[in-house]
Amino acid sequence: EKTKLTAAVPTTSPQGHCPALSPYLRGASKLTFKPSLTLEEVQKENPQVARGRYHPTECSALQRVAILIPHRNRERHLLYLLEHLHPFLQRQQLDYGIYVIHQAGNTKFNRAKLLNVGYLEALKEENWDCFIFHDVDLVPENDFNIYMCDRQPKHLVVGRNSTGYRLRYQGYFGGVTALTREQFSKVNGFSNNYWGWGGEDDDLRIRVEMQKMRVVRPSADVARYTMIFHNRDHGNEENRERMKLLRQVSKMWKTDGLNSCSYKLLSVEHNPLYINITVDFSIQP
Ligand code: UD2
Ligand code: MN
Repeated sequence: EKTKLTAAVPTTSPQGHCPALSPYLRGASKLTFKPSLTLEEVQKENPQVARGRYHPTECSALQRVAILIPHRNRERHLLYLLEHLHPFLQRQQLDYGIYVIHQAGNTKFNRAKLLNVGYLEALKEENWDCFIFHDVDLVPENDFNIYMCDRQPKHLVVGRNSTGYRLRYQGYFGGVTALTREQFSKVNGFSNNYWGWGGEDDDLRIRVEMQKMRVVRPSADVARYTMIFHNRDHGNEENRERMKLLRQVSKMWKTDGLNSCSYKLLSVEHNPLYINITVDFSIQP
C-alpha cells in the first residue's frame, strides 16, 4: 500500500497493519481429499512455512494465532488438515503456528487436557494472542471463516456436512473454537478430568458463561466444515461420567484446569509443517 509519508520517515519504521479483511480470500471452496497425498507434497506446496510457522511479509498481521490440534492415531486426517489449513491461514494474512499435541500410550484419550498442554507449551515459545482449538478431522470450507479471536469466545462450527450444516444444539461448543490468551486463562482452561469421548466442550462453554462471557459465531453460510468420515476410536470410548462432571463445573473450575494441569512431556519437535508436542498421561511427571 502506498503511504503519503516520504523521506523523513526512517526506513526501519514498522510496517503497516494488514487490512481488516484480507484481499486474498476466495469464499466457498469444494474440498477434495486425494488418497495418494503425501506429507512431502504438502511441504512442497508450502515453501514459506518453516518450523510450523508463517507470517505475512507484505504487512504486519493483526493477531498471532496458535492452532492447537489434539491427536492420536489420525495421521491421514492430520495430513488433509495441514494440506488445507496452511493455504487457508496464509490467505487470511495471519501470523500463525500449528501445534499438534500427541497423546502417547494407551490410556483413555483426553482431548481437553491435550489442549491445555498445547496452550501452556505454545506460550513458552511465543506470546500468542489467540488460540484455535481444532479437531483434526474438521476442514473449513470457506476462508471468510476468519481464524482470529473476537471480544467474546468464538465457536467456528455452525454446521458440517454430516449434520446437514445445522447447529447440533443450543450451546454446542465443540469442534473448533477461538479464545484469546486472556479469555482462556480467565476460565482456567479446560477441565483435565474428561477421559474418553464427550462433555469437555460443554464444560468449557459453562466456564465461559460463568465468567459472564458469551459465545459468538460467524454466520452460518461461512462457518461450514467437512468432517472427514471416521468411526469412534479405540481408547476414546464414551465417557459415562460426563453428566456428573457437568453438574460440578461451578465447584470444580477454579482448581481443575490450567493451574492443575500436570503432565509428562516426552518431546517437542519442530517439523516443517507443524510443531509436534508429545505427552504421556499414564506416567507421573
Ligand atoms: C465431537 C466434537 C469434538 C469433541 C468430541 C467429544 C464436533 C465437530 N466435534 O467430535 O470437538 O467435543 O465430540 O469429545 O462436534 N482424537 C484423536 N484420536 C483419537 C480420538 C480423538 O486424534 O483416538 C482427536 C481428534 O482431533 C478428533 C477429536 O479428538 O477430531 C474429537 O474426537 P472425535 O472426532 O472422535 O469425536 P467427534 O467427531 O464426535
Ligand atoms: Mn470427529
